[in-house]
Amino acid sequence: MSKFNLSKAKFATLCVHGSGGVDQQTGALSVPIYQSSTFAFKSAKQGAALFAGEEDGYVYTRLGNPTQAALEREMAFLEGGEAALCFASGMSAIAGVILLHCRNGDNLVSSDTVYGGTHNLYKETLPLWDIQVREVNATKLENIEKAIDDRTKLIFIETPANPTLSIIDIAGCASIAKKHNIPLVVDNTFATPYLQRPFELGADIIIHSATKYIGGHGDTIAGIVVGKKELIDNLRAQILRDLGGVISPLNAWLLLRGLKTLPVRMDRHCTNALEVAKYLSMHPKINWVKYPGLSTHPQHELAKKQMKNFGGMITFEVKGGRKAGEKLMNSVGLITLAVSLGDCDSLIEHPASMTHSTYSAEELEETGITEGLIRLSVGLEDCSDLITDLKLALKKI
Ligand code: 4LM
Repeated sequence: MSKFNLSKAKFATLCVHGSGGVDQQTGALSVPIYQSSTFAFKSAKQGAALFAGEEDGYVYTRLGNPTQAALEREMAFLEGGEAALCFASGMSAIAGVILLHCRNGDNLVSSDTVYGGTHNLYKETLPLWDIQVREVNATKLENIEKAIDDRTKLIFIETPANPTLSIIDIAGCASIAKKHNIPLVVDNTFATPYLQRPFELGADIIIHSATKYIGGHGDTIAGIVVGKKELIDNLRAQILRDLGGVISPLNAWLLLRGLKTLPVRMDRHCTNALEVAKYLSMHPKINWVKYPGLSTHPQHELAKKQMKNFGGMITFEVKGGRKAGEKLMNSVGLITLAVSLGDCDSLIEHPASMTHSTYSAEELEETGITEGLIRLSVGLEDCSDLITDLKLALKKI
């Protein structure tokens, strides 16, 4: 056996070799898919002990499953957290964390530019439980502080933000959260643990729509929460057990596979996105381009400080606004007109009428999700092909 000390290994090595290693019983290098809903008890006594929590073991896949457990170990390890819990989707992870912390009459303070589904949960669903969400422009930290009162149970930020790519100061939010003794939740979907380390900046809880870069291949819907063991135990007992938004073993396995190539994919997403952003910025038919890696991005310095690299997402506006943008989206051939992001395939969409159509006209204006804003998830294709596709589509406008 090599004396190599995995705890000293770099992130890419950890992604490949993971926290578990080879299966001791079978030697399997890839974690098996335990596609089983239930697990046999050795005796009635053992079944009762498992139910009573007096013995550790698997009972029923809604409560835990070895493939899910492997993914949870991996994600906790890679984010640098104590424990993790998988969910059926990013939305079930977000809703689960909020419902664990908030009761009727409570509130949470959130950045105002978040995924449109999260905004809908805030605006339409949580108020039915009398949970209010105060959405503020979190690029100005004083707005967060002003919105906090004695019923605030969480601070929630998404950075880089979907779809504006605004960058929020995680360490700044963490110091406000600590001062008020409120947990800070970071939706780390756009950055992934490879590019951004929220726990090292003081965050308490990390959430992922693992559907995106963690899976990376556009074939899985899943969510993950990482945090202290006590939080994860409570989430499992109160939210997953009773609300049931559990990940399937197959999807957990697809994410484990995705994690192995996360750094390689992210490096390519980042270099492709920077090239495409530069190309679009120089194009005479483009009004503006927003990419955290461009010096023209208003929080470029903050992005440099808290991110290792700038990710695969770009937003831009074509001269001629929404109409011209629609023409572009209808004219691309290689890039696919679809929502979601973080896939191998490049995806293009119009947030105001698609992912963020849950925002009212006023909310779109306030948050800078303009009518003409186009979102591009830059994939893993050869960058010159992506640029050719955009060049040909722009010619049609
Ligand atoms: C989209 N996004 O933008 P599930 N957090 C972030 C997200 O972007 C999303 C979710 C949570 C998109 C979906 C159609 C930052 C989703 C929600 O879709 O429930 O896994 O994650 O295109």
